[in-house]
Amino acid sequence: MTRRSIGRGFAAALAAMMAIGGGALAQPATAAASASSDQSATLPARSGATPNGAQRQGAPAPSHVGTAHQDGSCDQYSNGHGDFCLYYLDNYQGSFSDFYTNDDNLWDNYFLTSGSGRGRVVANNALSYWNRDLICTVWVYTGSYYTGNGGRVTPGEYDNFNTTYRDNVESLRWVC
Ligand SMILES: [Ca+2]
Ligand SMILES: [Ca+2]
Repeated sequence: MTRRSIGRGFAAALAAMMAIGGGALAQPATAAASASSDQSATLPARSGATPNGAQRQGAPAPSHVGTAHQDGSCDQYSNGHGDFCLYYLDNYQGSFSDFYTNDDNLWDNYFLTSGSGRGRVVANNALSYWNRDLICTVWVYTGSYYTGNGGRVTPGEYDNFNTTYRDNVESLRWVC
C-alpha cells in the first residue's frame, strides 16, 4: 500500500512559508501533556521533521491500520505516526475527518464523526486541525491539487486555522 509518498523538490520550495495557526485557544484533551502550538516559520530541529528529510516509506503498518485513513478515528500509533484531522468547528469541536494519506482534493471527503457538520464536504469547511503524527509535517493548501496558498502544520501541532485557511483548505499532503 502506497502511503504519503512525496517528492523533495516541492517541499524545499515551500520551506519559507508561514505557519498557519490562528493562535492556540484550547488543547485537544488527549494532547494536553504533549504538543504545543508552534507558530514559528522555521522548521522544527528534530530528526525526520524537515521537508528535505527522508521520504516516509517502508514503515511497518500497525496491525489495526488497515482502515485508518478516513475511518472516523483520529489515530496516533505507537511508531509515532498518525492522522491529520480536520474539524468542522473551532477548538476541535464538531465533526471531523481523518487523513493518513495525501489527498489532492477534499471536495470528495466528508466530515465523518457525530457532531456539527457531519456529512458536509471537507473542502472549504474546516476551522481547526490536529496533526497527530509526531514525525511528519502536513502542508495544507487553499486550492485543490496543492495549489493556492500553502501552510505548514508541524508534527503534533493543533490549532484553529488563521484567516488565510479558515474554511479554505482544499488539499493536503505529508512531508516526512
Ligand atoms: Ca484514522
Ligand atoms: Ca479526496
